Amino acid sequence: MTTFNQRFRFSFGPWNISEGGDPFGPEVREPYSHEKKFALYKSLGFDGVQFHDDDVVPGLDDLSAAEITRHAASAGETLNNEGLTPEFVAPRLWFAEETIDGAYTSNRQADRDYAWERTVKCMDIAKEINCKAIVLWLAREGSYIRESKNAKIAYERILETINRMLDYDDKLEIWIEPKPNEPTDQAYVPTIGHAVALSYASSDPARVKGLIETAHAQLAGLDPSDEMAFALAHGKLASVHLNDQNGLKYDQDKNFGSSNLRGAFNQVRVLVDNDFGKQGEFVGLDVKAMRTQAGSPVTDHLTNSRKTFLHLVDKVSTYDRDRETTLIDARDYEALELHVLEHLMGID
Ligand code: 3MF
Ligand code: MG
Repeated sequence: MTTFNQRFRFSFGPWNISEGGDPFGPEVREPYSHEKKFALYKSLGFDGVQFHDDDVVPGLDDLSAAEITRHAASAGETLNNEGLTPEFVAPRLWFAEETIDGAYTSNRQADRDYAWERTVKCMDIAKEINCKAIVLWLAREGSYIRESKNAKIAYERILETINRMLDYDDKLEIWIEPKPNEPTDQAYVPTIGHAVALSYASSDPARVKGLIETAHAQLAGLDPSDEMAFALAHGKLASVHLNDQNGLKYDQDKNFGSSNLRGAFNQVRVLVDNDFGKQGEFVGLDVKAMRTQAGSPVTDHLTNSRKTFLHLVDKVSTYDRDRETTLIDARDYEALELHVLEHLMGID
């Protein structure tokens, strides 16, 4: 029986409705404008929008501060009209020429200056659209070969930037989205443990939190639900990017639960058990539509992932915890495992 739990609010970013281009082939679907995407959110069951800074203000590198404010204000109005909440804005620090070898951790001062200026623009944009958080996916803060950067200095530079951001704006939160690799060989902030350490080392730990993406944890060889539990134990799980990953390969952003349903159940369980969402946190998705999917826009990957999440909320609420306790007390983990599998298969 399905009793969809209505207490959750969902978000995704406009990049999640994509045209299907990959490193080996061109786009295969008609482009769909951001404005038209925003008009779809509510009907798909989503209330929050995840943004890159240039999703709000396209071409911002070539615009003056006044022009950026004007564009951001008009984007904010569009969101208001659609009744949508901007969940976060993330500076896109992996695209420009200045970020070829990293942004905050580039060896070149001019690149680091660019990264800071871009981060300031991103914070200004967030403020203009009434968004309370900046996400740092530190895409190129890492190395392609170990000897190319001084890792200790790189870590110091990341912390320095976080403190500078906290100083620049006394309200915005910073949510770090760890990822262990891709595009770099080795990232400097690969896990939530690294992010939480940076938080405590910062000048305002209460405003530095984490965003955990399922696939990123899996790429680090870690269990996403344990990563979430770690952040929750420190009061630092600001958001999630639910998706899935079939083993250690490129970042797949598959539909939530599609590769590892048991892993997805455990993620939903840790979120539900710890009241995630009750302080207004969004259940964020970061899922990619299959290249084979025809039509424009493609949205089934979003609605299906949301549906799977809600089905798993039901699975969590109907899971027999008394039996679990009995089996744990008896230390009969063989039986406990079967109990979970049978529940997921609907054999209760
Ligand atoms: C990369 C990601 C990104 C980030 C996004 C927001 C395309 O692996 O997951 O999504 O989530 O840039 O920081
Ligand atoms: Mg993500």
